[in-house]
Amino acid sequence: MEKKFKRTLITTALPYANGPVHIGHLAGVYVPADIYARYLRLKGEDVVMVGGSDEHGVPITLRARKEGITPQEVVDRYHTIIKDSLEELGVSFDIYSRTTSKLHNETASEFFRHLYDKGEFIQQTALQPYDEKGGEFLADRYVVGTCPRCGNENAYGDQCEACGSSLNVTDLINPRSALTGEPVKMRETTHWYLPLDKWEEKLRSWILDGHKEWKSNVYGQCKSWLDAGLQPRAVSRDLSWGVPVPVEGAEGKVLYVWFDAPIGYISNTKELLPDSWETWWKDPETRIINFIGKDNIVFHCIVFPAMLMAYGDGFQLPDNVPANEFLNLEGDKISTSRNWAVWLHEYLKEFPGKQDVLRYVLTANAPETKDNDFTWADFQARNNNELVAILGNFVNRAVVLTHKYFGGTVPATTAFEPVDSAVWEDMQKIKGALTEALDTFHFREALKQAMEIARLGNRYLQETEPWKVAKTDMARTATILNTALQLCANIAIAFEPFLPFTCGRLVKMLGGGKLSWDMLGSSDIIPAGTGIAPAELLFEKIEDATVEAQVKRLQDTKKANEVAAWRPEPQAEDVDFDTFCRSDLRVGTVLECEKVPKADKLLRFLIDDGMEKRTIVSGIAKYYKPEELVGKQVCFIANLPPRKLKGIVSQGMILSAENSDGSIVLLAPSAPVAPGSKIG
Ligand code: B3M
Ligand code: ZN
Repeated sequence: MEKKFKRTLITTALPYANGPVHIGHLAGVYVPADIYARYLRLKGEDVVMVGGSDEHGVPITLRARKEGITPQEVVDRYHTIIKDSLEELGVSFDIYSRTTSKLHNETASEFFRHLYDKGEFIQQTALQPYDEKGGEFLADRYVVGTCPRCGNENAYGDQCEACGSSLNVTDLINPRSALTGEPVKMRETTHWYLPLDKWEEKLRSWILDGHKEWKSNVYGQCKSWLDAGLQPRAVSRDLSWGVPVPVEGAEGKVLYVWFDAPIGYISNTKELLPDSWETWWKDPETRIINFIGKDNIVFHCIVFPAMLMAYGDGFQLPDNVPANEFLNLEGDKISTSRNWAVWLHEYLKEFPGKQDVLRYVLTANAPETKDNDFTWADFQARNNNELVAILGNFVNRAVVLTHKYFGGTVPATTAFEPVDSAVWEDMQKIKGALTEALDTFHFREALKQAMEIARLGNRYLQETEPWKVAKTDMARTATILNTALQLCANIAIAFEPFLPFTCGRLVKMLGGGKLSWDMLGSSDIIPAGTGIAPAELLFEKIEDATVEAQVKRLQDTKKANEVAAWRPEPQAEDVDFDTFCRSDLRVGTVLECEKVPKADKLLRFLIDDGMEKRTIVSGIAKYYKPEELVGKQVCFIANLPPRKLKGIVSQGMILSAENSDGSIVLLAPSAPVAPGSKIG
């Protein structure tokens, strides 16, 4: 890191308190932010990490209406779940607060008022959807209507969930209020706008010239916003839930959630450090880093910086905004409304003591420059093949051998041989690459480098074979095991940002002692003579059944979603009456029915069709037991040309209906009829 900074303020995107957090939030924001904070603390730097829940905005009121409770009840519930689960995952916030706090309300209100008094806003009147029956303006999400693209009758004013198009309220056909069902009227309303265009040139030179080192996904998104030209943005809304606009005549209006939420970073710092918070925001020697997901880039790189510039008074802009892309789950976009997610609080309950496994997998697979996929198979493989087989295995061997040959006391090195020196040369290279990766927010690469230490350790033991040397040369064995234990201590340092729980246990196993980043690469971290604890397994294998149960649950979710989203197929093209009449549809009685050998879907029917007996093969074996059907009546097409299926000639087709879940139901007359009766 460059010298000019004295301290680092780390902020993490404030999750909406309208639901718990899931692996997408973790991989995008909280795990990388925590890795970085822990790394800087291990280097002895002055660091503060602030976070909190975003408790305003339409997502909260929507959830409250859906559940029939108040917005306050919604945020109280989810704030607690989010806060507790992040803490249990080891995310080391210095403060995790909330935007409904009194201090935040005052801070956000004062911020608005300051800009208002300075004349930084423009006031503009625009048409907004209004519900006359309910007597209120409607947020885009509260307007529903028919999607102009796909015809879904329940598309929202900002998006159609059926076809994924993003929409404007005015795009909807027959827009109506989601609250009362009344047709929506457009009505004039006045709001305050921040003229982003006024700050465009400054933003352009600050980002495009001054921050070429930003991640390409972030820099690229900023560039396309700036190239398209910035427009004034409304910073107030006609809503009842939020921070009231602190201006006379603004009754019924609140600050737009994206205006107050980033100010939450300031209020949280203030709450934590009431006397020195200004140093963390206004001293040019403070470095501010915003960890966020990709959908928040414009607010953190364009809108909030414009707000800070408009405020003036020494507020510093972020030094970096290392936004991540999205994490998908088993090939599909994570979705709260479709329950397509791995929820952190559930994971913690179902995988107790395995916080580090999740941290490891989410980092190894982090969506740093492109979207990435979380799968349970990968979770299991990384645990079993990497954490257990490489990292856990190396530490276990070093500790067990020390107990076996030296009674659990760290032996002294006598003399280094070339193979030992080579280890420390490699270790220097790893340290360089690891530090470089952490400094540039490449946490996947950093984790890979840390893992190199364990691989190096395993190779070293394989090459030096202390279990053989011990038969003849205890002095040499002592050097080998000392080297192996020093590598374990290096592991405890290098992995601390990533796997804090494991490293805590490892440090205890190695006899305690305070570790710091400077010690990384050193061959004498643990003094000879230190007593070490008996080996304890750092990781355990995850069995197939465990991950299969998780996959099964996701499959069940998918099935339930498909049923909920099912719509009948559109009607087929017309056929003329004569063509239709040529189809010979009849009722028959089942005389025999049995499974077709070696075909799990097929049943063979023998049907009394009133004239003779005919054989028909039908693909419904998954849904009916053959013996249940004997004696029943079925409908069939009689005049199809015969077809051979699994060697059986099928003379016709039995009629059935396919249900929304894909299951098949046979058609039958509502009362018995003579076999051979025509349908028409
Ligand atoms: N709550 C949006 C989100 O959760 C928003 C972030 C605020 S950060 C100041 O994606
Ligand atoms: Zn649509």
